[in-house]
Order: sequence, then C-alpha cells, then structure tokens
Amino acid sequence: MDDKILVTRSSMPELSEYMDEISDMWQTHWLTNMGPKHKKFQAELREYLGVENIDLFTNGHMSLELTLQAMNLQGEVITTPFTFASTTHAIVRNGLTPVFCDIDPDTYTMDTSKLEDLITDRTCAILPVHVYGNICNVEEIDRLAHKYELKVIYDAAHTFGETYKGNGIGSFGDAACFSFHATKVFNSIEGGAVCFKDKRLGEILYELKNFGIRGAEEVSAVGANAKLNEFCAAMGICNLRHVEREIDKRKTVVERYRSHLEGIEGIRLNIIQPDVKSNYAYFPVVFEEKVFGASRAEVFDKLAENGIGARKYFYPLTNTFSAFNGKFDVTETPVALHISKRVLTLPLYADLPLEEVDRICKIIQECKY
Ligand code: T4K
Repeated sequence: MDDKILVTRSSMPELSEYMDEISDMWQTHWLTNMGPKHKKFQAELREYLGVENIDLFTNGHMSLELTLQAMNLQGEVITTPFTFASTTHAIVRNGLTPVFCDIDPDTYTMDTSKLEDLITDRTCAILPVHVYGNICNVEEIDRLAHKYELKVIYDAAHTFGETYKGNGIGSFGDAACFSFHATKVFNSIEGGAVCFKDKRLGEILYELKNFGIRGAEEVSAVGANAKLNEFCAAMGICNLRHVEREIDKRKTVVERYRSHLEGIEGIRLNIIQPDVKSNYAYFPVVFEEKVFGASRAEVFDKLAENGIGARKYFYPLTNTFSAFNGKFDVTETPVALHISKRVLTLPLYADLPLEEVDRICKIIQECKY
C-alpha cells in the first residue's frame, strides 16, 4: 500500500486478540450456520444497541432486502435517493416500486414536510435513511405511519451505536437495518443486523436468511443465504470491545476538521443534532461554488493530487442510476440533486492523524483563492 489517505480505514483489533477469539474454532470445526460466535455476538449487540430483538445477517444489504421480503409487502415504498445503491435496490429487488421523497437541506434525511403528499393507496411502507448517521425525523415518520397504517423500515447502516433521546436508534420503526461493513464505524468484516419489534417478523427473518428452512424436513419460504459466518462474528466480538474508544477518537478528528472549516463562507458542514449521541460516521462538506470560489470537482481533484481520497457519497442519486432506465424523475427531488452535486465526504477514521486533518483543511482553504 502507498501512503495515500483514503476516505476511511477499517478498524481492527490486535491480531493476537482476533487469534484468541477464533482459536477454539480449530477444536469445534463450527464455521457458520448460527454457531456459538454468532450467538455470542448477537447477545452482546442486543445489549450494546439497546434493542429488544436483533438478528444477524451476512451484510447490511441482505438485512434490508430480507426485511422487506419478510413483511410481504406489495406496491410502493417511499424512500430517499440520497443514499447508497443498497437502499433502492432492496426495494426494487423485492418487486416493489420506490417513490422518492426529497431530503431535508440540513440533515439530508427524508423531508417529512413532503412525505404525506406522496402517500397513496398503493403505499405500503416508508424506508427512510439515517444518512451519515444523521437521525431522521422519527416522530413525524411514526405519526404518519400510524395514520396511514404503513410499515417503517429504517436504513440504519450509518448509525451504529447512536441514540436518540437516550433510546438506541435501532428501536425506532418496525425494523432498523444496520451494516457492519469494513468501511463502517463498527465492522465485522462484512455483516449486518435487523432490529425489530414483532417477534413473528423475527421468526420469518430467521428462516429467510437460511433458504426459508423451517425444520429438518420443511422449507416454508423462498429464502436466501444471508447467514453471518463465525469468522465475521468473531471480528465483531473483538471490535465491539473497542468501539467506544474508536468513536471517541473519531470525535477528536471531527472536532479538528470543524475547528478549521467552520465559518468559511461557501462551505457547509454537517449539522449537530440535538438529543443525538453521534457516532461520527462521516464528515460531509457541501461546497457552494459561487460563494466558496471553487467547485466540488476542483476540491476533489486538488485533494487527489495530494494523495487524499475524498469521496462523493452520495453521488449520483439512486433515482438517476442507468439500471433504472430513466424510470424516475430526478427533478422531483431538487434538494437531493443540489446536495449530491456539491458534497464531498472527507477522510475519517479513528487513527487518522490530526496533522493529516490539518493538511487536508489547508488544501481546501487554498482552493478558495
Ligand atoms: N445502506 C446504506 C445507506 C449504506 O451506505 C450501505 C453501505 C448499505 C445500506 C449496505 O450495507 P452493506 O451491504 O455494504 O453492509 C462502501 C461500502 O462497501 C458500503 O458498505 C457502504 N454502504 C458504502 C457507503 O461505501 P465503496 O464502494 O465506496 O467502498 P470502497 O471499497 O471504495 O471502500 C472505501 C474506502 O474504505 C477505501 O478507499 C478504503 C477503505 N476500506 C475499504 C475496504 C473494502 C478499508 O479500509 N478496508 C476495506 O476492507 O462502498
């Protein structure tokens, strides 16, 4: 590897700690299919995330896709296009139709003032995204979901360990789906989880992640294979021991960025939300070219020239993907379009040296003139 600074870098335990955790697998030969590491990891996560029910999956995407399948939904799902491909794909791969709600210009999450107008008799669910770890307007989403009897599935891929008003973020909605991908605040190499309220939903999910197998001689649904293996569970168990410290270190990095970039005209930093315990998942910066004096592309290129890999999360919007053959009208989500054309997520990980943050900010400041 060269000495480039990339947008993130996976957190890992000491090698010896991981070796200790996996060593008994050489006695048991139990490698997957909901083994002892899976059970231990699941129990520890339930506690840490402050949720009633949780089940583990091979990744965040399958947790979303199978949750929608488990709910046996039909029709339209209201969601946002300012997200990773996974959110929209989970809807479409279930034969459901995404309906795109615009985002709030401050939090980049679903603009709930525009939500009710999109609800029709075809709507079956709402799939909002806590993007960058910013929490959606859960109260208003909950109110509208009750009013129209809609399911709510949160894409909580970015919100590991966050709380809102003291409650684990996985406890909102009918289900909340987490990602433990290598690039996330917390990882199990690959991995995901669904937190859910209804135990019956949990039973269906458990079957769906294992081909729909109900018992030795019964396959009751057309499921997938989305089981978290024991090596991934072991990585999760190790990383969970250190996650609080990792989040603290991320906070220090974020504060350093803020100390340099706050108040610069034409630069918009991520909002700090009241009542939210943040995990400092991403550091998005929106560049308003006319005021700042340089475009997102110019800043991106200048950083790249200096070996710094910022990313355009989330550009392009999912409702513009060629995969959908022009089926969606991007002009219906103008705020999302505006932000996606101007945002850059800057490098952020626990061990990012603060001198590198200083250097990144200096390069950005120099773009202004
Ligand atoms: N919903 C939302 C809102 C999501 O953002 C995601 C995933 C999902 C659902 C689905 O969850 P999963 O099924 O993935 O669990 C990455 C991740 O692959 C993806 O998990 C994530 N969102 C998305 C936002 O970012 P890429 O294609 O940008 O990743 P990549 O390979 O370019 O990696 C980014 C940087 O991370 C690298 O430059 C270096 C670092 N890295 C990467 C890998 C793979 C490491 O340090 N270690 C690694 O092993 O998608």
